[in-house]
Amino acid sequence: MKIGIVLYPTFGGSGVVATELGKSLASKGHEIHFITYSLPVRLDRLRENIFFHEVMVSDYPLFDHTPYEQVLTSKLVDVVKYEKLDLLHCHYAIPHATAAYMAQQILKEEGINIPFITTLHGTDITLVGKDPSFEPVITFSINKSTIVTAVSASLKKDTLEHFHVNREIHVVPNFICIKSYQLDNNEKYKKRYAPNGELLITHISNFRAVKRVPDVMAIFKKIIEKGINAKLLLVGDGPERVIAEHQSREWGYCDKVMFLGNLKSTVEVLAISDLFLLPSETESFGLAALEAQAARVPVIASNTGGIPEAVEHGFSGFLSDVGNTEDMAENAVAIIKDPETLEQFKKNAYAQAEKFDIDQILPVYEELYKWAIKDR
Ligand code: GMT
Repeated sequence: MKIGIVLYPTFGGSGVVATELGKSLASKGHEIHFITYSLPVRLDRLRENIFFHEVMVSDYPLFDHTPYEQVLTSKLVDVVKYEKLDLLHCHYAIPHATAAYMAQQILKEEGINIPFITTLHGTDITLVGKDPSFEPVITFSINKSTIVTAVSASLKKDTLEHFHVNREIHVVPNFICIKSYQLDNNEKYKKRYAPNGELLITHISNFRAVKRVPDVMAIFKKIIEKGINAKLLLVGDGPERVIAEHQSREWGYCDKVMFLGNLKSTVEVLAISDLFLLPSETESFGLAALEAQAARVPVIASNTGGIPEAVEHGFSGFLSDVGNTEDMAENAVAIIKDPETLEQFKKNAYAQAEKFDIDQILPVYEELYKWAIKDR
């Protein structure tokens, strides 16, 4: 099949899922065309069957805001027509599904029928979608999609609660390619960050308020106060990084907390981690927690949104109420304080991640694609 994938190219779960999906489809022989405004973060090198189409947005002196959706629509029309695509797969309802609908209508005038699949990732529904000014556009774009998928049952429920959806929503969970998370010989690398045998605790996010990064810091502080010899690795960047930096300096933790910034690949950091923290306000799924488990890292997270679908409480980690940093710290210590328990949780984390391996999820998308193009 020739598939156009419309995505956000930046750091963030939806872009990662869309890119990894495209890469896996390409390796199975499908022809994949990524369409977005810059090279996707995880599309690091030229690969067979993969093409990238950049949506070039220029500033018009007349407009205060650049009309990205219209430029994207024109690009979709062009790519569908000249690359002879079979279908579009849009990650995010706005603006991608909206632009795909427009492109579909334009192409219809020329006798071309292009179906489009919309995958809902969360922020479009749980945060942006709650802004009533977007409601009609999101509802319309979802209802006009040929097929709609959501990355968790929790997100499906939220979508049905907030929007007047008249279509079936298929739950297709996020996935990882578990093979790529198995790195050997990481002892030398670990010594660099933990020279005195410290346990390494990690958090990866875009440091938006929804991630509750100050809670990450508070959990870590409580773990240290409970007598654990540990360091905190913070990966990513965003608005709340300065708050965490301030906390670290105020507590005298500069030698214990390391801010690594944005990393294109998180595999190496996860390979040396002992515990992962994700105390978010909400997560439609929590791909970062799944990636951690794939690297055999147990997870301490909040019991919210789709996280309980990704992390099994008491098996691959522990879940607590949002903001209950004391409970999270106690659970963290329960896992890491004795090497045997930690080893068992690491094994469990891997077993949990295996359920979400790409080999299980890719065929589900392929079946949906076949269904979407059956009437072309
Ligand atoms: O979490 C973010 O801030 C990034 C965001 C995105 O749109 O890329 O992630 C969302 O989609 C991911 C992939 O499906 C999910 O794993 C994340 O849970 C979801 N984030 C939220 O719901 C806050």
